[in-house]
Amino acid sequence: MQHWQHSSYEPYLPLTEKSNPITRDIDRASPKEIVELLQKCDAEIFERTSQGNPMYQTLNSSSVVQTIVDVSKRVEVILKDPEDSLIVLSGCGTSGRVAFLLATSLNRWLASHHQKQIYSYIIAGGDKALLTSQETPEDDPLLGALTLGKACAGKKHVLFVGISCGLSAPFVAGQLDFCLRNLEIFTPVLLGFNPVDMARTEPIQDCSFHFKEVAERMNEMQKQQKAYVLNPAVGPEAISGSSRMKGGSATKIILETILLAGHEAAYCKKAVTFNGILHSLNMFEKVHQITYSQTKELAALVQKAAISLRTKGHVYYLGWQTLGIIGIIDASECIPTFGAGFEDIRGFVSNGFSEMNNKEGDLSSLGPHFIVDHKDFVDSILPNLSDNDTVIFLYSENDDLNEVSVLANNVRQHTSNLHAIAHELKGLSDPERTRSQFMTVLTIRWPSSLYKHSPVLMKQYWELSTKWCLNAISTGAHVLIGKVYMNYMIDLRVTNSKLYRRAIHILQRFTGSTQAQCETALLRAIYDVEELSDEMSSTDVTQHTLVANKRGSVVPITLVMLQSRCTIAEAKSYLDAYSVIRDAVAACQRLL
Ligand code: S6P
Repeated sequence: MQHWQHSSYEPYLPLTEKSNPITRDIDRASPKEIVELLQKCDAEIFERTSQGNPMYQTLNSSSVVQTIVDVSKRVEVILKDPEDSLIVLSGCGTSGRVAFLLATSLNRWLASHHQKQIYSYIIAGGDKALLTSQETPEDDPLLGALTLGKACAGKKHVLFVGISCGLSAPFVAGQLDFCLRNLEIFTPVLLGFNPVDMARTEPIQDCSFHFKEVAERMNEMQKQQKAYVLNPAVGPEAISGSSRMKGGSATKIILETILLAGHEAAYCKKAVTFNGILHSLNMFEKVHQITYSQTKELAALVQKAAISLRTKGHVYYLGWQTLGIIGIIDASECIPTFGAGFEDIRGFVSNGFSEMNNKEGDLSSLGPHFIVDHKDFVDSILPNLSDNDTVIFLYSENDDLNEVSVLANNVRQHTSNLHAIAHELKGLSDPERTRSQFMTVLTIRWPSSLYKHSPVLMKQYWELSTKWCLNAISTGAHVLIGKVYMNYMIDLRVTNSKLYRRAIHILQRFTGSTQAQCETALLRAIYDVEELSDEMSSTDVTQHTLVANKRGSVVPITLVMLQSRCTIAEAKSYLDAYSVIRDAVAACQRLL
């Protein structure tokens, strides 16, 4: 099997869009195999060797560790002099959700230690995007810059972290450009997982720069320590391009390492050192090993979730504190990632929006997608719950176990299909009573060595561990019900320019047609016409994505059209006959 680091491996794609050789046949794997494949993929985050390709630096490369040290020291400076200062974390989609999670957690920590709250987050599309997919603002560099300018009004020192796993989001490019033009106030940091050479070069509408140009300017400024680029290679995603998985996890690992090192330096007089950072990164690797040491138990949950989805049941995550938020995020990402219905997998958190602590407050009046409190679950979902549904509790020994028991008891009146993922350090106070209420409990036991390293970090470790488990459950379940073809999510929604390009690439990959043929066929499916008008052909990508947003299954339809040279109507009826994309494609190929 060729390693993705070889320069000849899918050379036309940036690393974050390549397909991972490890998961090539994930769509044929058993639940246990799926978990094992995901484990291997996630282990690449910590890979030390660069397989002889100097293009890639990894998380443990000295240049990366040194940049982490430098940025941590900037955090320390801001924490020691918080007046008129701000640390802003910003991104689109999952990157913005990780920014939100970290900024709110650390502000809470600062408040509890009577310190000024200096963190702020920006997510493209605003707080709505925490719970639903808002892919269109990702393409707007001006909106990014304006939002940043507003968030920092009146501040004299701003450490800005722009997260774009693919070094691709125009929203983030606009913000970095804004910082580079105002270096007397801003110290910009670019966090992502492609080498700068692979940053996106596609022209941005109404904009004089593209992402790569901004990344190169950042690189230049790094020489004078006025800007920083943090872009280790962590390998392609298990499902091609799905940066909610490794991208999100690696973002969390790197930012937590930086911010907590800065905190320890500012408040515990523990200087930021190269070895200290290396040690922190090693601890996260332990979190990976501990989490995935329970392959069998995790696979059983993947299987349960898949059975529920297959039988038109649902999967519900009921979590406490930030573990509940991790559940909400994982669930909401299934809609754009797998074209899932919003009822399919849902997350709820104890105390709803007051636990979320997001900038725009309670969003529940915006509609059913924004109902997140356990109380809402009890009122609106519980009465209709059945054994078809899988319910997974997410808690740790820091939570109110009595509350966990009461809710579990309540749920058990409606379904026996009740499970838990529980984080245990010293031993839960009444484990047997709590455990006996669940059909299965995946207990993750944390060794005291990790706790001693950093008691503050335990919460972060549990969050990451829960994220890995839930990513495995939701991805594995959708793979098992046939939503994925090899390791490509074919039925993607073409709602921004990145996804438009990804769709064309997937079509080329599977049909062997040229880029122009694929684009024309895709546009026919988007506009639902056999012949494109001149206006349709000449309009810009943004307009295409706005129309595509209203249509379902445009990529599978295009695939069948290209494969069998049929009309749109024929392609649609053909697809209706198959629920598993691979079957539809295989049958389509048999026709030829
Ligand atoms: C990916 C997720 C997307 C991305 C978003 C930002 O699984 O569905 O919402 O997070 O497109 O990507 P990036 O590369 O700028 O971090």
